[in-house]
Amino acid sequence: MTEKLELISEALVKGQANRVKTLTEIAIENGIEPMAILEKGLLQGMEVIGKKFRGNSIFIADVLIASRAMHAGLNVLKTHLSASQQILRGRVVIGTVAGDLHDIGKNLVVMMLRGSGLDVVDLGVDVDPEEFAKAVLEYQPDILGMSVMLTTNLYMIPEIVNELERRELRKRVKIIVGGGPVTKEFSQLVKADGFAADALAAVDLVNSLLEKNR
Ligand code: B12
Repeated sequence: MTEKLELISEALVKGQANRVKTLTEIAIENGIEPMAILEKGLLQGMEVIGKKFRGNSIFIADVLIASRAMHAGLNVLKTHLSASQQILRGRVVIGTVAGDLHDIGKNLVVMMLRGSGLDVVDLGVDVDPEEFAKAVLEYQPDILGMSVMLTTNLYMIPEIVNELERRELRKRVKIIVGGGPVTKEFSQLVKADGFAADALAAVDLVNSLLEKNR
């Protein structure tokens, strides 16, 4: 079993989406538990990718290619994991704040979070405080992420936090923020629970917040 999972992990690190898909199917056919394939195969591979990226030995494009391979494996697993197992690692709702149409960075964050086995609801761009609040009610996420690229729209973040407080939803979620003009200091000012400067740091941040929640 370990060998089969190692093969999946290796193929993922090489960004071989088709191979990851086939190996995942074979592992399922061989009766290996879907959660074991996720944790010891796919996530193991993403961990290697994360380490390599931080060590500057690969580029963001390589991370995205590996992430695509991760998706290929996850798609196979989806039908075999129960609904509760699928959101076992946590759910994140994320969007770009009202008035802001930038979504390249946010999409990278979404891709990486999904790639690390999290359930992500992407609200898209130009999301106003009311929509964020409604999404917290509807999807009951563990974490709410806000992305902003325009300095002129930074004020939307405290507005969203206020809207959540007004509806008594603030304590239900951890808030994370990111985007060009966002800094750690700003995140502390608006009483967010965390800030990340890039997509990989966002994965670490979400994992550590989920860990604290347990
Ligand atoms: C591409 C781009 C556009 C595209 C957007 C396409 C799209 N679909 O996103 C278009 C052409 C539409 C555009 C329009 C405008 N843009 Co523009 N745009 C950019 C540009 C060149 C790149 C942004 C980008 O994608 N970066 C790459 C990504 C990967 O990086 P990132 O967004 O920072 O995301 C990473 C992190 O921040 C973090 N992150 C991001 N979100 C989140 C969320 C969470 C929760 C977490 C934890 C982490 C996280 O992780 C990401 C991945 O690693 C920047 C310049 C720049 N160099 O940044 C200007 C820039 C952002 N734009 C700018 C401006 C002014 C505009 C316009 C107002 C221009 C105009 N006069 O029309 C309009 C605004 C439109 C609107 N209402 O939003 C300014 C903003 C200045 C400011 N500080 O306010 C910039 C900085 C250019 C400049 N130097 O003047 N833009």
